[in-house]
Amino acid sequence: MPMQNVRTTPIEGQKPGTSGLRKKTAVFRRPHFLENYVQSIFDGTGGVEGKTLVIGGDGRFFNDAAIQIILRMACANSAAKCVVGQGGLLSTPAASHLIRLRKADGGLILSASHNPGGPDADFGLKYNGPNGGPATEALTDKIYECTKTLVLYKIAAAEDLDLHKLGSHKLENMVIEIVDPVADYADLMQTIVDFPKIRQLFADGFTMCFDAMHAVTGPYAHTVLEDMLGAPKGTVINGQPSPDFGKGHPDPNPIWAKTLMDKMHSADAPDFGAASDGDGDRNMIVGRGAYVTPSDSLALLTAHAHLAPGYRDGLAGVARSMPTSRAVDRVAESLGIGCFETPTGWKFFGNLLDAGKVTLCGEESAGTGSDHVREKDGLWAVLLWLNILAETGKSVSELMADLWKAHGRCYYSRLDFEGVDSDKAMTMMDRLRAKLDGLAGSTIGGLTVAAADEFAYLDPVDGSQSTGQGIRITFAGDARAVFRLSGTGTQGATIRLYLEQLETNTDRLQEAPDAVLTAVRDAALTLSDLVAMTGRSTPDVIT
Ligand code: G16
Repeated sequence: MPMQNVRTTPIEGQKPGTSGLRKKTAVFRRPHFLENYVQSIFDGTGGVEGKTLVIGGDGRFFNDAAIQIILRMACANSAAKCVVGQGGLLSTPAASHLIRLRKADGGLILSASHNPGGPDADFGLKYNGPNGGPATEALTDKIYECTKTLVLYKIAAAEDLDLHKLGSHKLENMVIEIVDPVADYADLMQTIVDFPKIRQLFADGFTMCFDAMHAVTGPYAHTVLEDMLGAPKGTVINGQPSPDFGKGHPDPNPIWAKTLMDKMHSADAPDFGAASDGDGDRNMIVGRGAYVTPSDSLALLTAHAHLAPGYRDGLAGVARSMPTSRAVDRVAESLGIGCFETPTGWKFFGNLLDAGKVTLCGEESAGTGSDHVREKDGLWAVLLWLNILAETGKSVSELMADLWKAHGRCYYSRLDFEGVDSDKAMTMMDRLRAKLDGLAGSTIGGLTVAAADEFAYLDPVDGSQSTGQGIRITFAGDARAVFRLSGTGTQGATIRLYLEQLETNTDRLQEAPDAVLTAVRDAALTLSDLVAMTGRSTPDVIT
């Protein structure tokens, strides 16, 4: 079989963002674009000769074609073996688990997560290391450097492989093993949560709706919830993965999972609702008439994780990304365990998990996970919730009310201004940054600034530093506003404004979040001059 060395030139704009490289699908399909990036991953990680890689994606448009290219390139670069999810499918947490289980050298995960899929939508590719977690910043920097000097990539001239045929195949000297994408993951879940207890919950008539949003979690949810745990057929909706996610936006939040939200707020709502995203790492939790913010979900899971077999001995510690609300900090303090604050991006949790400093971690962006893999894990979060519901016999609303009573409630919301002109967004952030030093003590819209800074992180495990990780302004009275530019968008800039207000008065724990957050939102908008600077008066998405 001929191996080709293809001459190429560096392609601009291949700098990985918060989670790998995300671009419009049409950009990924341009001549050499994917190939250049894959070769840069291979080169940046020291070459793949003799290595084993795990490969899979969320099934979006171009997933299968891209996997064929990656396999031919892995072969030409002398990889020993590729383990591929059947049909090219692997949820991100399942891929992370497979890398760890097979002791692979790394993996390539094809997904643009919660972004829509299709020829005119988004695509993405990221590299995960041998611990199953996203490449560290140091490694993605190396990969990026390779993209800037690349002059050649290697690819085998071979026919496409049938990605649906389970078992071992050969491409020249490289073994390709096609595996069931669900089986190993389902086995792992049984070691963490109490399956018999949850099975009994469903047998007793507990009702649930899981919206897989036409994305990769469908097969996982059908198998685990319906086949293994006995939830009635029909519990999982939109469970068939499709290349364009049924023309939907596979982002599990109250805006994009509106069907589920409406159902959970209707008269005949089930006891429990959940959704997951394109690649299955995000989750949304909703009770009957009660949406749970991701930050609150992390706090709740931290408070009750010991009820599940996997965490019976307690938690080593917890971690959250900086913009995530401080609800979990309060629970961690009461448990007497450490709580770490990291920059946005799951890659920052890897070292803490590997070092055994934390057991659970989570982010405001609908991500929660634990040390069972090195990615956030949507279905795992849902199962842990089910375990807690089964053990306590309480409803979602009751659990949340108890949590707030014990620790106070962190009212929380995120405002996203999408597709903003990049220069304008950057200028707004620059001007805000320039004001920070003099802000403490000043009063804006009745709120007094207690502290203002730009978040920087010193990794306590390897000593690496990450600067410029979001501007945070705290106000007297336990309010906080955070500004960041998203690192996952594919068009212009997305400004994220995160708002938080702690309330400890037990008479004010059931207020409308919008009303509680008005003061801090107004102060943040005044301080940043966002409307005048960007021309945008209303956010595109509020979660
Ligand atoms: C990725 C990262 C998360 C991050 C999220 C949003 O998630 O893994 O850590 O919180 O993006 O990032 P940003 O605010 O920069 O857009 P996913 O689910 O998109 O892979």
